Order: sequence, then C-alpha cells, then structure tokens
Amino acid sequence: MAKKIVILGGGESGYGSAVLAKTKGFDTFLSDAGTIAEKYRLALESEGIEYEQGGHSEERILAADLVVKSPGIPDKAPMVKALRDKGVPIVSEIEFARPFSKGRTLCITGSNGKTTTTTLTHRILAEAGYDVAVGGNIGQSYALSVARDDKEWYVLELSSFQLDGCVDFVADIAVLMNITPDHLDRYNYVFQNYVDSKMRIVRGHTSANHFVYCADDHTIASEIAKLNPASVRHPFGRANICGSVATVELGSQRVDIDLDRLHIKGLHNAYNAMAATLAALAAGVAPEQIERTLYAFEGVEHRLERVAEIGGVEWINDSKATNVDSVWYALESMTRPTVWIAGGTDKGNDYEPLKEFVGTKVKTLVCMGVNNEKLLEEFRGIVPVYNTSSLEECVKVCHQVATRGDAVLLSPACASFDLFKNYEQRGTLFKEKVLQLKSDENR
Ligand code: UMA
Ligand code: ADP
Repeated sequence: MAKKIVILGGGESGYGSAVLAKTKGFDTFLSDAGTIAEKYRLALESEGIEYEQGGHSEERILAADLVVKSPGIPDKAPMVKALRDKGVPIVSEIEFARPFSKGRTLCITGSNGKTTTTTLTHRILAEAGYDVAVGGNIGQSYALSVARDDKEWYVLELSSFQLDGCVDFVADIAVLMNITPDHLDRYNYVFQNYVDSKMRIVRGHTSANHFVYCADDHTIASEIAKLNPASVRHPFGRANICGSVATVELGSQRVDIDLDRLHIKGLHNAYNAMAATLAALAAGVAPEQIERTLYAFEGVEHRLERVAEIGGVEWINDSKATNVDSVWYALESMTRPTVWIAGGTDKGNDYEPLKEFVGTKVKTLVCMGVNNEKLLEEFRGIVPVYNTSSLEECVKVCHQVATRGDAVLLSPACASFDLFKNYEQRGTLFKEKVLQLKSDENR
C-alpha cells in the first residue's frame, strides 16, 4: 500500500509538496486550517489532489506515515502538537523534496541579505550556463521545481522556519549572512533558539561541503567556535576589504571586487557580493564569469532601490527593511543628508543602534504609521520628527522638508501591516507616489 503523506498548509510550500508527493505515487492529502488561495485550490483540483480547508480532520491526519508541514505553521498549532504527541514524523518541504532531486544545493540563510545574495548567486550560476533554479523562501517552491523540472543545481533561500523541519537534509554549499534577532515569537522569545535554527544550515556537513559565512558577525563567531571543523570554511568580512576593493579567494581562485563598480551600495551589499562570489567559486564558476554578473547586477526591488531624482533630491525605496539591523545598514550606506521615513507595525524594536546616525546622516525623521508613539519618543529632540498616518501625507511632508542634495529614504524598521497588505505593496505605492510627484513637478 502506498505510504500516506499528509501536507499541512495549502500555500506555495504545501501546494509544491502535494504535487511532488502525488507525482511520486504517495497517497496524498492536503489539509489547511484556513482558506486556501484560489490559485492553489484550482491547481490542486486539476492535479486530482485531495484536500480540505477550514480545519484539520484530526483522525485522518494522525493516521499519516509522514507529515510535511508548511513553514508558516508554528509548532504550537494544536494539530502539530497532537502529531508530535503521537510520534508521527513531521518534516519541512525542503527535507521532503531533497531525496527526489539529482541536483546539488547551494543554500543561503541569515536574518538579512538572503534574497539579495540568493538572487545574485542564482544569476551568476545561470549566466555561467549552469542548469539551475532558484527557490525556497523566494519565488516558486523547491518541491514544485523538483517535481516539474529537476535541475542540476538549486540556489535556495532558506528561512529559519524551513531549517527547523530539516532532519537529514545537507546543504552542499551553505551560506550564512548574519544572525540578529527576528521572528522571536516563533522561538519562545529565546534568541539562542533562533540561533540554533540558523546554525542548522551546516548540519551534517563533512569535508565535502563548503561553509561561507560572515566573520564580522559576533553571534556566528561564537557559534563557529562550538562547531567541529567539518566543512571547508570560507569566512568573509571587513578584513577582506581594502579601500574600495573586496578580495576573496577560494583555493587558487581569486576575485577582486571593485565596490565602486557595483550597482548595489553599502557595506551590507559588499558582504552580499562577497558571499555570492565565494559560493559561486565553491560551485566551480570561473572568476571572470562571476565578475561579469557582479557588475551588471542591479539589485532586487524594494531593497535600497533608487526611485527618482526630483529637484536634486534622491528618493529611495527600502521597504523590505523591516527590522532594525537592516535599517542600520541602509543608513550606514547613505552619502547624502537623509530624510528618513520609518514606522509601521513595531516588532518589539530596540531603536538604540540607529541613534548613531540620527543627527549625523539623518537630518529629519518622518514617521508613517497608525501608531508612531514609540518612534516619536525615541527620536524627538534629536532631529525634527514629523508624525504622519498615511503615505500621501508622508510623501508630502518629505517633499516639503527635503532640500537639494538630500535623499529621502523609506527604510521603515517595521512590518507594513498597519497601512498596507505587505512590504511589496508599501514599496510599490511609495514608488507610484514619488513618480507622480516627479511628473507633477515636470509639468
Ligand atoms: N495555515 C494552516 N495552519 C496554520 C497556519 C497556516 O493550515 O496554523 C495555512 C494557511 O491557511 C495558508 C497556508 O497555511 O493557506 C500558508 O502556509 P505558509 O504560511 O507556510 O505560506 P506559504 O504560502 O506556503 O509560503 C511559505 C513561506 N511562508 C512563510 O514561511 C510564512 C514563504 O516564505 C515561502 O516562499 C514559501 O513557503 C515557499 O517555500 C515567505 C515568508 O514570508 C516569503 N517567509 C518568512 C520571511 O521571509 O520572513 C520566513
Ligand atoms: P532578506 O531576504 O534576508 O530579508 P534582503 O536581501 O531582502 O534580505 O534585504 C532585506 C533588507 O535588509 C534590505 O532592505 C537591505 O537594506 C538589508 N540588507 C540587505 N543585505 C543585508 C546584509 N547583508 N546585512 C544586513 N542588512 C542587509
């Protein structure tokens, strides 16, 4: 009899897992506690995959041989607890899909910089002619790609939630960008639990595996000290940078990255470029090929994205900066006096690290959110602070206070859910408003 697989969650991850399970001949059932988005529901129906929504049929799910859990479902969900009590194995989509793929995996994790580094690394491999797909916490799920069109290489962005459900999965090449507090609600508010999750990126490593990591990150440094020297290690950091050149080496290969020639700016992007370069070298890409892609890469939307220059003021969209650490790097990279837009749904932020830039690089703070009290209290008295509660009002104020030579930077340090659907919508609407302003000014 076919093994019974139950998939919990019917989003991108669950849908991909269900297609893969069905393709591989398992008795497949997908269960979603909420409402399955129409595009996935219709796709499940056309694939002939049995599903339920609006609740979990406990008896049927507890009878599974294996459960594949979507990353957004927390361990404290009652269904997950019941499965654990009964001893039913629960894995992530990444763990489930791995054995069905012939491809090698280049996996990137960290609290910040994952998407930029993943996108850049994928592009380097693709432009070098590799048979490669990108996936994981970005774009199409890994499982769906394995089911439909298995590749020789996968560049995977992995979240801590995805790493949590990995048991035997080994990343052929692992990249760890940094570890700073994030998603602590999923880790009992214990930072070390989150750190342990991120360090799973090197689980099972032997001397056949590569580990690329940022040596400047204190948390990573102390975790490295606890590891057996299993994988081949490739640290990168400020020590690699001399003037405007970052030099990285792997074996006999060397790449001198001219930071002035990169479109992506700032120390954090120097880190991202070094990480992508080392990972690509570990995958066997030639230095000249890496350099070609590095200097052509324009960055990813909503990450320090230049929108327009209006009356000598540069407008920048960094809507994806939803925590304090990412904003620290955004402000660090600013070369003009900056009108900084921050605010949204606060995630228990400690704004202290940002104070070194307020009054120096930041000349004015414009808060944008339903409740800006915490930000107002933190920064009032250091620089002029404005309180706005809509995008329209915010852009209008920024336009009034910014003068020729300034930059206006949307880098919110907060989630977007108070005024927007998600960070993409916040960034897209911001760009629309700025471009509207530009066309009004040109009239
Ligand atoms: N659901 C349940 N029970 C629950 C909670 C949710 O059944 O207790 C159902 C919902 O009703 C919904 C489905 O689960 O239908 C959604 O599952 P999901 O939240 O895991 O989301 P997916 O669409 O499957 O997307 C997930 C990742 N989402 C999260 O980790 C929250 C996507 O990362 C990832 O791209 C995708 O799998 C493919 O692997 C997104 C993300 O926000 C981009 N990631 C976080 C981040 O980057 O900060 C970690
Ligand atoms: P992630 O996928 O981990 O969220 P992104 O590449 O999407 O990372 O970048 C998110 C935000 O973090 C961006 O707004 C950017 O300003 C900042 N950022 C990018 N790379 C780094 C890095 N290496 N270290 C710290 N912050 C970064």
